[in-house]
Amino acid sequence: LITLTIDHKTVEVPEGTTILAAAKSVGISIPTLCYLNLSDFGCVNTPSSCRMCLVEVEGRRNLAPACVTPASDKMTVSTNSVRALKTRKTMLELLLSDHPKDCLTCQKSGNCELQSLADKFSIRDIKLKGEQSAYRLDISKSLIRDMDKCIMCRRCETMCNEVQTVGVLSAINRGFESVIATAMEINLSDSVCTYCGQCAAVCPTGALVENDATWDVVKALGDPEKTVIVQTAPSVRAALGEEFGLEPGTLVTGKMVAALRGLGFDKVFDTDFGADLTIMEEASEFLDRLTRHLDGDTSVKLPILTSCCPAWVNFFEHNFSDLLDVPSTSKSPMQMFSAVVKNVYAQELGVDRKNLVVVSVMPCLAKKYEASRDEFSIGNDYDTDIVLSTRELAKLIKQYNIEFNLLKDEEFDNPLGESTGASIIFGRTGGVIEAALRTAADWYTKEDLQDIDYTQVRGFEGVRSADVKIGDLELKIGIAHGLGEARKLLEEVRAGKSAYHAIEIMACKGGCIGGGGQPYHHGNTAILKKRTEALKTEDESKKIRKSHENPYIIKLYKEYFGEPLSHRSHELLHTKYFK
Ligand code: HC0
Ligand code: SF4
Repeated sequence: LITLTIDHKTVEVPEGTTILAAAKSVGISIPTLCYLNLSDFGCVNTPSSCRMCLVEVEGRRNLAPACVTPASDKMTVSTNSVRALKTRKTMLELLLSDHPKDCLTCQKSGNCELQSLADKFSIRDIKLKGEQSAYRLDISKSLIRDMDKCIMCRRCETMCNEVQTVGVLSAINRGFESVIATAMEINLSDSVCTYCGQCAAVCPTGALVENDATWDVVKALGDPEKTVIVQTAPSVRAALGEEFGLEPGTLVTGKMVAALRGLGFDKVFDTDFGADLTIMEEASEFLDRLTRHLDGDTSVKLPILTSCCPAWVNFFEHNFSDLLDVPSTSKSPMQMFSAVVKNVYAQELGVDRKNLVVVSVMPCLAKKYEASRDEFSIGNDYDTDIVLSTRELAKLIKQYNIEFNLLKDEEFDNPLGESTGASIIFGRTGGVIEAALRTAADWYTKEDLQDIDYTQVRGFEGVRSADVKIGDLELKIGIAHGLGEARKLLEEVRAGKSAYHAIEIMACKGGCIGGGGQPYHHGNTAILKKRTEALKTEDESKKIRKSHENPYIIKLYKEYFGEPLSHRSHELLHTKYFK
């Protein structure tokens, strides 16, 4: 250990600790802007370009950036000398001099780190006047990129290149001209962007934000011709409360349902119903491939890959197009749900599909793109009409004057609101495969197994391997979260060296609970773990915890689909992938 003094406090830290971390350990928060600690994801972003963390180190002529300067024994640091404060303020003014002044209408207003620093430093006038950058807006289904608001912190670049290994965003040019761009400055929609939204999740300003669809929902809700149905993804209930000041990990399922009813949706349903349906098809596909493989059919591809994460689908379509027959063909729960609503439930309701609007609330920005894929529409009539992120839903609830924290719990509507514990854990890494195992194990052994907690697939390591025994079968299951981790498992499959029977992949760290549309968590895995715990609580509280025991799923198969993998299932519940 080394001992130093920071703002007259004695600090003891291990050698190699930065001044920033040493200060934090004694409750001194030095401001930062470009710095982002993603160490749980395998990297730390420290370009030390914003100069917000400059501190005074006794005996040194120049101020030192605390984020990259190691603390040393007997060092004396002042984080709040007049020179340090003044320099920080000047750096902020420099950043602001080339930043649009549209805070009032900026989507990031209220969540912008630059805005809150400007406030903290009482900047009331930007004296520096100079040239302003003027880039064109890049609008895609999922994201809006406004490089006029970029402060070159390079957090998005680190996220996209190092964590996700997609490599769409990189700094180009020098000096005033420098900016984060795609290769050849093409639009994101023409690039290999997966729309995982993790760049937007870490952007400190309004440079990268979701394509906000709240007004589309307002208009649909106000249209008397339309029957408007909402479905909510499993992980939204574990994070939405944070937008209303509740502790991370607070389950708000009942309040969320009440709020959605308050907004005026005609039916408040659950994507979890779709997740149970996905398991029916995916577990059947898995057992089908597995038994054929065991019977010596060499044309069968194993491992099977889960395919419900749309950013992951984009990633393998772009990077592993030679493996398009490996993933499960089951649609995602969101798309299965919408297909059932528009094609089966609509008839039950006696509403023409043109007058049905399906809104889905998702933790994910890639879901906005997924909903717009041609194969999920009949002409211009999409199965999923509008996708809102968790953050957008919170905005809508506030717009409608609903006092969220005072709401009494309400229940989902039925039949498409009924779900099992298996579907709830879809929202965290390892959950889809655990849900599939619960069903596959019962079907394979033809028993009603009671031991359904496959704890070996749980956890937070980026790549996990689990041995699972069902009946006489010894299965090897792989799990990856984060696209960089997924790439490793995929390379093994491509090389024919994968030892797995099944692999679950989620593009975002933690799975959907860490999606790009969730309340900002700034790479803080403690928050992600609390959201995971919330889903565990809900799973364990459910009377039915296996998808194939959902009574409405049983009814739907009896009355409409017949069997999993039937002709009708293939028509409505399965999809194709494209190069
Ligand atoms: Fe997910 Fe889903 S679990 S992708 O993470 O599979 O977004 O929460 O809604 O569709 O159910 C997201 C979350 C979903 C889907 C489900 C899956
Ligand atoms: Fe990269 Fe994901 Fe952002 Fe696309 S959405 S630029 S893949 S981080």
